[in-house]
Parts: sequence; structure tokens; C-alpha cells
Amino acid sequence: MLDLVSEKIQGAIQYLKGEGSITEKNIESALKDVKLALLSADVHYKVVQDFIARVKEKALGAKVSLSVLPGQQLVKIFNDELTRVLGEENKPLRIPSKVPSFLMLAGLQGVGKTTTAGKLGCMLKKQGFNPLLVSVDLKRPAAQEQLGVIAKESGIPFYSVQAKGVVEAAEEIYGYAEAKGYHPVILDTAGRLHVDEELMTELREVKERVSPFEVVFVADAMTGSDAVKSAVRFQEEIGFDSVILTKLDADSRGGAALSIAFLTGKPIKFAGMGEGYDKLEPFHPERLASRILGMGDIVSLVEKAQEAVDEKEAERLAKKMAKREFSLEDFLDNLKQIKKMGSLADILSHLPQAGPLKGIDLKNLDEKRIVHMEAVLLSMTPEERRDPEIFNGKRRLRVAKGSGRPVSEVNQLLKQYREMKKFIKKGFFSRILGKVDF
Ligand SMILES: Nc1nc2c(ncn2[C@@H]2O[C@H](COP(=O)(O)OP(=O)(O)OP(=O)(O)O)[C@@H](O)[C@H]2O)c(=O)[nH]1
Ligand SMILES: [Mg+2]
Repeated sequence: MLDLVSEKIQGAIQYLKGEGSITEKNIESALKDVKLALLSADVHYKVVQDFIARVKEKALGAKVSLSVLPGQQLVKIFNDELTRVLGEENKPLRIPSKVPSFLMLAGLQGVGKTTTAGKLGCMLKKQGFNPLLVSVDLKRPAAQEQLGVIAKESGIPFYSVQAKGVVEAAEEIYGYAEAKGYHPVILDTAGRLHVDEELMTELREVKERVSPFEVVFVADAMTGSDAVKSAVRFQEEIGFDSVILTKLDADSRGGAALSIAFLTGKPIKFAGMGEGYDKLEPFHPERLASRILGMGDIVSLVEKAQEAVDEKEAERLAKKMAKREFSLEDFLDNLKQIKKMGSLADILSHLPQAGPLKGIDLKNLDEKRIVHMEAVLLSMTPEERRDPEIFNGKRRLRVAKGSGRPVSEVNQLLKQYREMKKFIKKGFFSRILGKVDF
């Protein structure tokens, strides 16, 4: 889902890759495609406007950092803003101790209310509750039966109402659940093709009778902007507390997910990921945001880098690099900074497996390598570190002995240093990505 948005966001980040800083001009061009992609994914225009404006504002206000590239900074901004729009963090379902407590499902026709009732029942049963499945959908003859089948298949108690009217049915169910002590009661309701007055009145009356602790608006992720419109109407007319987004497994454009929570101010608590009764997952805004970004966990790398890297030190190194004065002495300082940032494998695992990092086997990366490199560097004299050109066979042997590493490693390190210098000459390797690029 939201593949196009993901693609365009990555495009925007790429766009800034060669830029030294974020400017009014380059951010404008970078965001143009993202905006169109959001709109074509059925994200509500109000959400798109707000999103783009905030990304732009934050990007322009971002502090120029020596340890983080503008593109990476933008990744973090996108991530924060996507997460904000999606609702920050997962909000769990809280079931009160009162018996009976009702959880009421509402939504348009065919969105997946009845299936979701079964899924919720299964989930709560697993958590040790004793739920009851009931339905006040009296219009469709097969509605009671459908829920009955689901209940039977998943081993959850079910009660079939006798009453002919919706309000009487709600009262009948209340009495039954109270007498039997089921906890909680999952109440399925009828869907309509469109939000009509009759449906609204009916739902309002049912809500009044059973005073649910949670009214859940069930929305079909595949319907896009329709789902958003009906959610807003429902919110105004009946009021709901949370959202369950169904059919997120299907090939949907996914804009609903980005719009509903934001426009109604209500959290998406669960996502339906298939037809099976076990296919209900807690909805995690931050995870969906990072999936949309498709950037591994570069966000935490940026945070980590901001925390750990000594800006002054980074600046000093960057200046040296610019003057092509990068010596082994600096290489040693560089290693120390990397060590501060966490293990190499840890750092690399936070980066997307693309570009120069493609194909690197993180699991087999020897973390001790940095320690060994440091030992080799420390066994050199300051003179050698400042001017590696003076290295001959004798010096290499001495350093190897002093560090307890084989001569081949000393040679390897000197070779890496020469390669690094080449990179610097080409103008690469100035900031964080450069630092782990060996
Ligand atoms: N792929 C997929 N299909 C789902 C999901 N949830 C529900 N469905 C399917 O959607 C269809 C409609 O589901 P129902 O649960 O009957 O929907 P409803 O909202 O109760 O429908 P009405 O009572 O007629 O308004 C069924 O074929 C379900 O199997 C989901 O998360 N993923
Ligand atoms: Mg139904």
C-alpha cells in the first residue's frame, strides 16, 4: 500500500542527496511529487496540505548539521510527520471491569464489521476474556446466521436475538449479557450503502440503550476517499472512539489510513490483514510510517548520530577532509567517533540495504574489526600516523608486533586509508554515511 507515496518520498530524499543544505527552492521541487502521490493515493487534500506544509516548515527550520546529510534529515522529518498524521503510537483497547460492557461496531455495508466482530472475539478470548458475539442487524435475514457461524467456528458464545425492532433487540441483549455475565459484549450492527438518516437514528438509539465503552468505526481501506467521508459523517452524527481499518492486506491505495485518524482525531487501533479470524493486528502508526518511508531505520541512525557525534570534532575532520589533509591520526579519531555511535553492525543495520551497502552481510561483519584497527593505529608512532608515506616493511612489522595483529591487517588498514583518501578527493565521505563506508 501507499507504494507510490513511498517511491516519491524516496525520490525527494534522493533529490536532496547532492545538496549541501535544504533551501526553499530544492525542498519545493523535492516535495512536488510527494504531494501528487499522496493525493492520488486518496489521502484527503486537507491532510496533504497540512502534511506538506509541516514537512516544508520543519525542513527549512532544520539546523544545519555536519553529521547528518540534508536528505537524511528529511527522512527523519518525513517519518515524524507521517507518524503524527497516523496517530503517533498504538492505542490499546481498554476494557472496563463493569459487566456487561459493550463494544459496538459500526460502519458502511460490506466493510467487514461482522468479520471483525469474530476477529475481536478471538483476540479477547485468547487474552482470557469471556466475550459474547451479538448482532442488532435485523434487516438482512442472514445477518444473525452469519455471525452465528463465525461464533461457532471460532468457539465463541453467540446469542441470537428474538426481538423484531432494533431498540428492543438492544435491550434484550443487554438483559441476556447481564444475566450470563459475558464480558465484554461485541455488538455487530447493520451496514448501509450510504450514510442515511435511518441508519444514523438506529445506531444512536442502540448506543443510548447499551452505553458502549467503545464505539468502533469499521472502515474499509480499499474504499479510499469514501471511507474518509463516511468516517467524518459518522463522527459528527453518532460519535465513535476508535477506528478499525479492514482489508489492509488487499492491494489498496491506503490513503484512508492516512486520512481517517487525522481528520476525525480518533485512533486507528487495529488493522484487518485478511479474512481469517486471526488476521487482526494492533495498528502501529510508527511502523506504518517507516514502511511507507522504506528507509530501514535510518531515523534512529540520524537520532543516534545527533546524540553521539561531537559536532566540533566532526567539523574539524570535515575541514581536514576538505583540505585533503586527512591522516591516519584523523582516521583514529574517526574510529573513536564510530565506536561512540555503537557497534558497526548496529549502525549498518540501521541503514537501508541499498547503494554502497548493498550486499554487505551484516551478520558476518566482524565487530572486533574496529577494535583491531584501533590497536593497529595505536601501535604506530604519531609521526607515522601523520605521514603514512614513511611506512616501509620494517615499520609495518613493528606495528604488527606491537598491536598483536598480523602484518596483513596492517597492510589492509593502510590500503583502506589510501582508498579513503581517494574518496575524499572525489568529494565523498564527508559526513556520517562516509564514516561507515569502509
Ligand atoms: N482481505 C480481507 N477481507 C476482509 C477483511 N475483513 C473482512 N473481509 C471480507 O469482506 C467481506 C465483507 O465482510 P463482512 O464482515 O460481511 O462485512 P460487514 O461490514 O459485516 O457487511 P454488512 O453486514 O453487509 O454491512 C467478506 O468477504 C470478508 O471476508 C480483511 O481484513 N481482509
Ligand atoms: Mg455484517
